[in-house]
Amino acid sequence: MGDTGFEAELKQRVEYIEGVLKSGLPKEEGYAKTVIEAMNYSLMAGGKRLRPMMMLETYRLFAGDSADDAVIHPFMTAMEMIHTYSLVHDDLPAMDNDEYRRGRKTTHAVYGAGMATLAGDGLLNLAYETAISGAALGAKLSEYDGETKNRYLAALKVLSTKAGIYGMVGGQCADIMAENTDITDKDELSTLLRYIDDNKTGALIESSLMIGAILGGASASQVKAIEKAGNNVGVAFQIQDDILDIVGNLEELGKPIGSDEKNQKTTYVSLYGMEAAKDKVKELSDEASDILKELGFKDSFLDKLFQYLIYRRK
Ligand code: GRG
Repeated sequence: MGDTGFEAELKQRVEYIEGVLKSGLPKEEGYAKTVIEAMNYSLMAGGKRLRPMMMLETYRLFAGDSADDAVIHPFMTAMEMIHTYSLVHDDLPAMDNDEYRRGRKTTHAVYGAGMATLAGDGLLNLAYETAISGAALGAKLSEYDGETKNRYLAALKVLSTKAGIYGMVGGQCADIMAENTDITDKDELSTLLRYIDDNKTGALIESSLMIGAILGGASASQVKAIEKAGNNVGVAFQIQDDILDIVGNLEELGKPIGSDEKNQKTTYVSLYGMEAAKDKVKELSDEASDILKELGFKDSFLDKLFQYLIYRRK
């Protein structure tokens, strides 16, 4: 923190990503106008854009001089659409029932629960349409050096798998079930919590890094290494989210705190305490930085971003 050079670079990247996202927005017209408005309202509400940012940076690191950002743009947009759909659905009355997100009213608070559900569905489908629309660019990529022959298809598979039942949706399922769990054994609770954090939050961060690596020309073993770095950052990110739900504030977070207590959620903080949680965020993030170092990417913007996130306030 306090590194204004880094913060200026961060701001410039967010603006770049906003431009990419805007160019992919569906037109608000026709009989489906209302759902499209709700989708665009949610997508352009001003999130941190961390997942497309991590994807872009990883792509640039692996692609090096041969980087052509246009290759990664459709996947960046797809990732932010999937992330946004998950937030829209997570905020619904049937889930966390939250009224504020990204500093403004949640989608269901503005458009109603039915339209917000549809907006999430619309974003998820449009995400895949957008990623697939990059096929022409994908065809230009060299062959994947691992067991999969086509880098573009390998990236699509990661995108869809990590967002689904073997990723984010699986984690969200376990999270909901954990609200009424009768498990009291601390080790068992800890295993369950790690599954939730790995999947609910870790999966999309892992896939953002993996897609960047795959399209950038990484080998199968490099993709595995970057997946582990993504897992560390994802779990650290969730623990920090749990910390901020207690010590953060509405102005910085753009949403009220105390949601975990309200929903009686088990978190790393409730299991191990605040200090242990802060230590864990640092330990996991440092391990992710070590992986980048081993890959030859020490002091990259991505590395600085991992370190910056340890002390994030929003
Ligand atoms: C299928 C009905 C249905 C719902 C799916 C999968 C799911 C709903 C929700 C899980 C997603 C979730 C809320 C994960 C928590 C991860 C997290 C900390 C999200 C916040 O990410 P930030 O801080 O958000 O990057 P911004 O707003 O900055 O983009």
